[in-house]
Amino acid sequence: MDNLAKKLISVTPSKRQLEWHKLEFYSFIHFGMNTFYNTEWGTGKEDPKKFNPTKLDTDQWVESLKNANIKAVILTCKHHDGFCLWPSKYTEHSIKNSPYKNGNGDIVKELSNSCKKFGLKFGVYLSPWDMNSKYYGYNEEYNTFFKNQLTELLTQYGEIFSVWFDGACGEGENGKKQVYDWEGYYNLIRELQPNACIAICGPDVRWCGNEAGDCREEEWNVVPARLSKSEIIQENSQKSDNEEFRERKISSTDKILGTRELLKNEENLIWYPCEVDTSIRKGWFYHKDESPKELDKLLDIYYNSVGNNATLLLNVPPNKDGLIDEQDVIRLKEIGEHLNNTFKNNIVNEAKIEVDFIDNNTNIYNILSEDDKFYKGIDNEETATIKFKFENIKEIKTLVLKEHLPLSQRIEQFEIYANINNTLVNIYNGKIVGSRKICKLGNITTDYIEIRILKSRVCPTLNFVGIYI
Ligand code: FUL
Repeated sequence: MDNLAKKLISVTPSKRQLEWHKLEFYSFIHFGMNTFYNTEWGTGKEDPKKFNPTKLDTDQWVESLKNANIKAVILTCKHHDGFCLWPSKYTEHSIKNSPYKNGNGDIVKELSNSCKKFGLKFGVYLSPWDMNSKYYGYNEEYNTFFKNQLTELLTQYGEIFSVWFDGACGEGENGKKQVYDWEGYYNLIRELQPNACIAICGPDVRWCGNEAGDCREEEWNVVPARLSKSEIIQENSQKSDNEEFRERKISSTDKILGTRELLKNEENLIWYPCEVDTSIRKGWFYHKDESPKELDKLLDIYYNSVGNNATLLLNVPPNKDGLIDEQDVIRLKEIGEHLNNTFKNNIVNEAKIEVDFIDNNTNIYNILSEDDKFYKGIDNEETATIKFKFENIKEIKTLVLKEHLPLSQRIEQFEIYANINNTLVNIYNGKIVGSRKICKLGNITTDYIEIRILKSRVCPTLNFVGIYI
């Protein structure tokens, strides 16, 4: 094994990151003052009296999300305008001064309870930028205020799976810029919620770099450590409430970050996997004149993210009544139905499986289930071939591969072949695998599939293979 490969595979996920990888598909809820002012960014001067979602029902939110197979929810507890959806002790700009439940409401509590009820994980978005706070720009005072609010969110609502720090950052009402105490925030989170990942302006989860649902052809988990510097993330984030920004895709200048070649001169590397965040509609917040994106568009986003070693954070904004709009409820259901149908019939357990190389300690049949068992190729061999023989002809539509991430991300190139009319035909070429690679095969009629792993950093691992009809 060369030294570079050794160094690359020594970088592995933390326990909290491994749990986060398993979620794959989760949701953002953007709800707050902007919902009532029909804006995307407020000013901090909004009137709390305008906040009054008379039919709010967080069970309806969570049930609708669950229908799409969504596994967790992150709520905008406070967006840039500073309005808090919980009765924070540290500001008057909150739900406690709104007509909602006569000032006795707490939407963070309601949503976290609904998540518990339906078995979803719960996370918090707390905007570091606060246009309303009088402390903003007075560095120490604001950092203390922010940590106080973080403490409220991390101690009053049970287990938190993600703390999402937005990179968008501007001036406060006094025109001052704030210097954030990132390290202080991170330490507090580690202390109060050691299992929570810190996303975007944080060390655990990397922003894909756009809001259109796009990601790089190869999203590597091991990347240069310098990419997690919050100041750099802020630099690339949204600078104004700008529709064009929300639709900007990855461009050719947004380079792949983690190939062997690129990492060879990097001293410090980290496990910093990619999250794709986008909205089901044009805006992050609900606007009456917008409607949900087409099903095909949303499924493309799903396959390019969840199916390509990233997670998908899909925003679904409740309306002014406090409900997820009927159109979005339908779309979420359609997503769930599509996923359930596509991944219903895994026929891999009907196959006789053979490999060219096998590590004595693992068994190729470990790939039948997504538990912790795995298959590992032989040391010093960067390749492996795995053959699936079926007794009769099948119509195969989709193939799924997963690597065993506790041993890092290793596979760099693979090909899939099928026996079609007695000829071995190359039906798919891929590069990375990572947490999940979904290969759409069209409709292949065959009794034989062969996966050839052609290049890995060191011997490849597989945690799961699914072959779906
Ligand atoms: C951006 C924010 O400015 C948007 O309003 C939204 O919250 C998005 C997820 O992040 O930076």
